[in-house]
Amino acid sequence: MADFPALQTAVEIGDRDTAVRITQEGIDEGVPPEQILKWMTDAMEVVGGRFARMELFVPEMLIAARAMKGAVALLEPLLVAGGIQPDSTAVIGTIKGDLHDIGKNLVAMMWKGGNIRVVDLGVNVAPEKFVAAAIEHKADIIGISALLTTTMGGMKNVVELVRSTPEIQNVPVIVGGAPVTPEFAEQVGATGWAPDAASAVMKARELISAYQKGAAAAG
Ligand code: B12
Repeated sequence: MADFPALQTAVEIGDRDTAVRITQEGIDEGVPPEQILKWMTDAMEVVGGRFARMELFVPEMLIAARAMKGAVALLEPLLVAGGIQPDSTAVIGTIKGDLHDIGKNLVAMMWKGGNIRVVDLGVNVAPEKFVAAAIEHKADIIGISALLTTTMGGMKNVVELVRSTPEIQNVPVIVGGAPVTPEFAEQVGATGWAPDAASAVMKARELISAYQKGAAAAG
């Protein structure tokens, strides 16, 4: 049986090969990808705690992230397998000044699995870029990720720019990331918030459906 506690340790210490091997074992044994993923997100919590206590530093955080990304790549086809034609489009990115992308990538994967076409703008995305992409791709939802308390305020700039751009002013904006709370989401004027990638699918589908009905009613 795949040794998942060892998977968590491997991500914590940045042992990519072991993380990839155990993940593959879990997949071969038919363990649900969400369950495998949980061991890795728990590892990131541990790494974050150690960083906060100055027991490790940025390079160690970076190799832990690489180990997780390597293992997540194996899970991606399983998480993305929706099989039905997408019925809506999402634009997603990490806010300007912020380089964290693991959580954003997971949300993008789960959305694809939920029949949403995803245009991923990457990290360090300026408000103007969110808006330009939403217009170009006729987005039904815009997703913004932030992991730093110093960058999360930038979400307000995106929401304000979206609301003042006629072509996309009613497009829902969903926000998330470890420091982002429902209260904060409301404060910046976002349409929605979700705590993790699985609930981000349900929330996005709900917001997209309301938006598409509104757009159809408006003709
Ligand atoms: C890995 C990591 C890094 C890596 C990132 C690599 C990468 N490619 O992403 C590197 C080494 C680059 C890094 C750099 C830094 N980091 Co860092 N990092 C982390 C760490 C350990 C894990 C983050 C992570 O991947 N978590 C796992 C994912 C799955 O969780 P998640 O991102 O929260 O996403 C989930 C939900 O939040 C949600 N979600 C996420 N996005 C979205 C979007 C939408 C629309 C929705 C609906 C939901 C949603 O769904 C996701 C999946 O379930 C965290 C600690 C932590 N506990 O978060 C610190 C942490 C975020 N980093 C921190 C810091 C301070 C930094 C640096 C400033 C360090 C430095 N001195 O240079 C730099 C900043 C660089 C920058 N400009 O962005 C602090 C932030 C503190 C704060 N108050 O802001 C943290 C909290 C560590 C700590 N405890 O102090 N970091």
